[in-house]
Amino acid sequence: MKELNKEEFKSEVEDYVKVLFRKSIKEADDQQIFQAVAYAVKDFIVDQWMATHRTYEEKDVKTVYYLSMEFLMGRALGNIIINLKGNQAIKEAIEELGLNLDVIEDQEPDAALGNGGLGRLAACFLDSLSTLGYAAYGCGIRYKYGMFKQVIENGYQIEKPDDWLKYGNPFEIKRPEYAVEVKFGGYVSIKKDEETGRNKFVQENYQSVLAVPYDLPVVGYNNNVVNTLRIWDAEAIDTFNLDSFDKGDYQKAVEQQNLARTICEVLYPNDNHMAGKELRLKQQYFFVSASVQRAVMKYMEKHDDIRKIHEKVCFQLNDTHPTVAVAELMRILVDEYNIEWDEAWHITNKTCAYTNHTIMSEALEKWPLELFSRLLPRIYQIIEEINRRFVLDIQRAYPDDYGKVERMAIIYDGQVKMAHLAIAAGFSVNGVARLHTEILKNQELKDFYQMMPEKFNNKTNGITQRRFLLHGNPLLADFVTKKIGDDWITDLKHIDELSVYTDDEMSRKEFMNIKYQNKVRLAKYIKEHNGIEVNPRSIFDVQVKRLHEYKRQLLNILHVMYLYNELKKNPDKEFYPRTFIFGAKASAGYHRAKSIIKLINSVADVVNNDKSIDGKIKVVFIENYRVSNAEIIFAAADVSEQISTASKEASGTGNMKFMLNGAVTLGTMDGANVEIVEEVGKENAFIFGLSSDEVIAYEHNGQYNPRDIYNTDGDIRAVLTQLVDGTYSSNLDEFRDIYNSLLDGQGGRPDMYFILKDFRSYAEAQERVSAAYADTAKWAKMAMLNTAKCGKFSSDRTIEEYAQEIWHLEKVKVEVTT
Ligand code: 26V
Repeated sequence: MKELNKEEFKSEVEDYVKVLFRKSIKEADDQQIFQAVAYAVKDFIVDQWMATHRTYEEKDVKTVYYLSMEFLMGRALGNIIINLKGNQAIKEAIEELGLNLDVIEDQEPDAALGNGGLGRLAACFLDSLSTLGYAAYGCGIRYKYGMFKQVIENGYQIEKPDDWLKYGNPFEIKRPEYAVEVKFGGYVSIKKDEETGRNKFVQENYQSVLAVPYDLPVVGYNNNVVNTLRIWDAEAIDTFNLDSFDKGDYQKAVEQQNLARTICEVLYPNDNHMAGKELRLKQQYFFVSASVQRAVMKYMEKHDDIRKIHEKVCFQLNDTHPTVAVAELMRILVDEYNIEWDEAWHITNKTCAYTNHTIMSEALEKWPLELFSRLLPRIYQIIEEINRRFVLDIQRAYPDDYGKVERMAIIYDGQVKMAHLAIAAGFSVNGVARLHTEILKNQELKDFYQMMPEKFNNKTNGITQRRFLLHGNPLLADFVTKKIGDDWITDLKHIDELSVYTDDEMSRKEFMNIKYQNKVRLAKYIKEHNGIEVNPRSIFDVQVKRLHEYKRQLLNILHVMYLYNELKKNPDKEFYPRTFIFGAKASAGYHRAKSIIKLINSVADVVNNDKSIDGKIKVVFIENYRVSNAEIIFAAADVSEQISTASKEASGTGNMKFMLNGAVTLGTMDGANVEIVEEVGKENAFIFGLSSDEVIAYEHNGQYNPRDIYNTDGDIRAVLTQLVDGTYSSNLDEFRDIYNSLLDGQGGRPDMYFILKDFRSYAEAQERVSAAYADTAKWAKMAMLNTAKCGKFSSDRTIEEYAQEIWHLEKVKVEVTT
């Protein structure tokens, strides 16, 4: 690794402040200082970036293209500094300039080009790919506006645009030389090819945009490797070109300009809900076509046989969002390289792999044929042909089972089913946690698994310990390193060596003291941002994640209401003080989710201001939960709420971040919780609720009626009544919809997420939490064991599995020569 020279770095920062802003360090404001520091850091890594790509070319290594609509990167500066191991030198340099690194890091807006789990997973994967030395591109969209900023006004969520590029992005490099054209609409005509005499399919009368890439560095840990996150922006193709005017086609020129302007405007803020919007499909094809075209061009610069592209290129589809990639690759092979269908199909099969991230049926992508064929006429033709052949395969495999085609066809009921296309076209289909993969194989995708079992595999998610421990929790990171050395930074399995210290009282005290300091840090953040005073000696019980009914924030807050009632009834009851902390964004159009946010804030108002309970319960809703404040929140948590309805949460990754930071899981047997409990032992977690099998059985037999619980359980009835009797809102209709959803439901399915069913079991688990926390030594041991046993959940482990079992990549060592 190149050493960072402090003096050089200092003068670079001074130079950048001067060149960029015509100012001295003293005159510049914090944002300008951030920009200057960021440019100086980028200068430092650019040699490694170039060396990395030179090495890849020389060794001609296979590359994975991780195609994703979302990359939730968060802030770059602090993470890059950490991965350069430059923390000490840069910190000192900055202090010697009279500045403060924390303040500077705080100026950087989060790169929030994602919604939640799926986007953050992509970001963790890129970090691991670089750290492990695998050749990879992240391919996505350079949204002008990322995930909205959440402001809470009067307890309601208000969305504000996230103008993250306002001051420019110092880390990005525009690469106009790699721009490509992407075509939409028009029609397909058949022309005779002069050379070959064969029919050619040509798209005519289309609209097109220019896809222009911007590259962002992804720095590996202490290894000279810098991979690239390539995000595409759309520009108008030669503005009002003369040709158009000659034909009098002024209208078309304007339309093309508008198309370019709208495509990359904004990230769709829905998580788990398919809306079927035309612009979304445009976004998908836009970045996929650009990425696949570039990957093919790059491959052909060094190779002469397109038929072997699978030897050097793999496209990993992050959910079905980029699935048009398979048809785009077919188009390029068949239309541009004149390859016969069967051969093109085999090449495509060997090049594409698909990851499924949810079984929620609302999220499954299905596009109306009318829309699809109008927007992407040639791609649609190709999918029709893929479907025609796939249906024949199904009929051949199951000649007597007519239901199979109905359930498995790619085109059916007037829709294109993207998951079916991804499964038929790829060589690998993976789920993201063991339980999730089993549910895919045995329930959701049963027919596909029966027909093509060899494609199915599991890759349990992971997280990067570099961002979520080394950067987010420096005190604990230092403690761990002091005890066991620093191997854990690149090989998290080593963290198990901490286990022996759980029996050492001094170590436990040190560990809990660090937790306390992190709680003080979060308490300060809460005071500054919410104006609420919280007691860092109370139990910090945290649920941070997107707001969705299946994640059951409602169960959590109903339980708070219940506890509050208990305390009011019985003020002298022994009760360990608790701070219930929430953070969650709701999709702008998801009304019930927004009501749940309002409910949390209304309960907070009442409970926090009730002197009679002596501050024993506090409720805090942290505004604008995002990657940067997540780092602070995980570090300070005692209890990790992972309470989704069993079978619904594919994996979860927040659960792993909490575990790493020594929080104990309070959860259902869902997603990766199952594997967390397996690692840490069930005596070191608090598990409750229905199993996924039980949930699935109820869903099939319809035998669950929440009214039975309402009628027999007075405490639950009291809590539900408080939703509509004015206890938490003078507007009696404010929470009526929530109330109805639990008792009446829509379409005859009340309490779809089994909140009342699991309530008692949850409350009882919460009592176990309180009792365990009161036993300080016991809790310290549990918490510390959670950190010690989380080795499996590094994204380095996940990426090694993808690299070995799906992508077949080789590791690269990078030497910097300049
Ligand atoms: C789905 C959709 C549906 C169409 C409209 C826009 C849109 C945007 C995002 C999504 C993603 C939903 C899937 C998702 O985020 N799944 C989460 O993936 C995590 C990483 O694998 C996993 O830990 C979570 O359990 C899972 O919910």
